[in-house]
Amino acid sequence: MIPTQQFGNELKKLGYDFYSGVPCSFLKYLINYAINECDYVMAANEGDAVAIAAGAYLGGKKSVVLMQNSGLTNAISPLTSLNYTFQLPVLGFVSLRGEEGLGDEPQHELMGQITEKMLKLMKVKWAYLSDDFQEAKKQLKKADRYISKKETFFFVVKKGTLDEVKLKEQQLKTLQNKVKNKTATKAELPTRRETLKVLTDLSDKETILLATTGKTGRELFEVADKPNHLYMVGSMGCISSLGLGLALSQPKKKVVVIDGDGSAIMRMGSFSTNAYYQPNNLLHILLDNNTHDSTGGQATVSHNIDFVDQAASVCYPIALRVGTLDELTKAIVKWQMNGGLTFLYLKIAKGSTKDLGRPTMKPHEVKTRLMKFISNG
Ligand SMILES: Cc1ncc(C[n+]2csc(CCOP(=O)(O)OP(=O)(O)O)c2C)c(N)n1
Repeated sequence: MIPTQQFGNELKKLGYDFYSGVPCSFLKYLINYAINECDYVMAANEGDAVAIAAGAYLGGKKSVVLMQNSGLTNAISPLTSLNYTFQLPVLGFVSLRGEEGLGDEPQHELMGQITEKMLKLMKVKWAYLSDDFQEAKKQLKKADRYISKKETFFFVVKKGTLDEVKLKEQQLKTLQNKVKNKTATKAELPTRRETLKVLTDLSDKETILLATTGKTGRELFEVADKPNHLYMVGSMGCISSLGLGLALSQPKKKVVVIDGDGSAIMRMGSFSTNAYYQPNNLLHILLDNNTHDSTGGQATVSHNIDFVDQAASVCYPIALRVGTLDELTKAIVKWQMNGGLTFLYLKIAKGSTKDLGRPTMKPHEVKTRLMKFISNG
């Protein structure tokens, strides 16, 4: 067995002190260590955890994700289209429930057989974590070398590998929504492009704009391509988790996340995580066109959702619906002055400009430019 406390300290020595994950009993002692000794973000699902950890990496942290192998399936989208695509490495620990001969529960049987294959298919480098501490330390150094080459590395952890670390009492915050306000839309709906123009005009030296998958990022690139921008190209629904990890690891920067209704609906659990950790420097803007505009304008069910109520109910301190670009501007300026995790909702027109292009920079180039912007600031 590995002495988990010392193993965690070794991780810390290598610089890994930011964790996100969803618990698994095989990993519980490492999770306990992370909760006791490091920054640990309890994610709503394993995909969000990967995106949060990727955001922390963007902000200069070495980050770790912890998950059960059943949750590896939840993480496929960001692992394959965020971490791989943008070269955002994270160090992963995934349990091996359902190992052959273990007599585990039926729901783990198939995943136990395909965990290694799935990692391999996703081109994630991996190894079984040794239960010998000296060997495990060597493995960590090797994994760290992959991370420094910008490649994600996962340890597969078998039952009984980690020895006990007691969980210290967790001090849970009790939160409240303080401001909830909904202004009805007064004028014609603004287009997404007009709205993005407002956002780029307002962004200053400390601001980072992260745009969700599809036409939002594509239009932002056309409106203005700047070093403080990131255009998400895959991992739909992960933008606010990426923003959360970044905002937590770069408290002096102002992180603005531009979400879409389809994207937000895909990973609504992330709202509760954002609200719980509520970084002062995160602004979550939802542009609702009631469609999956990027894929042909198919309807979403957003007309039945009160996103402001939803954000308020999971305790975003400030949740506002703005009705015009003027109101949007005022709300952003207020946030820039006062901070505080804020959710802003705006209805926008369907559709986009004809012949909309795509970012001409590769995703990993956009990321490298953004990381430079962050470290120069
Ligand atoms: C996991 C996943 N499923 C589906 C897609 C395809 N896809 C790309 S953008 C998009 C629509 C996004 O809708 P929304 O967030 O409302 O933004 P809009 O397109 O309206 O700007 C879809 C379905 C994807 N990239 N990833």
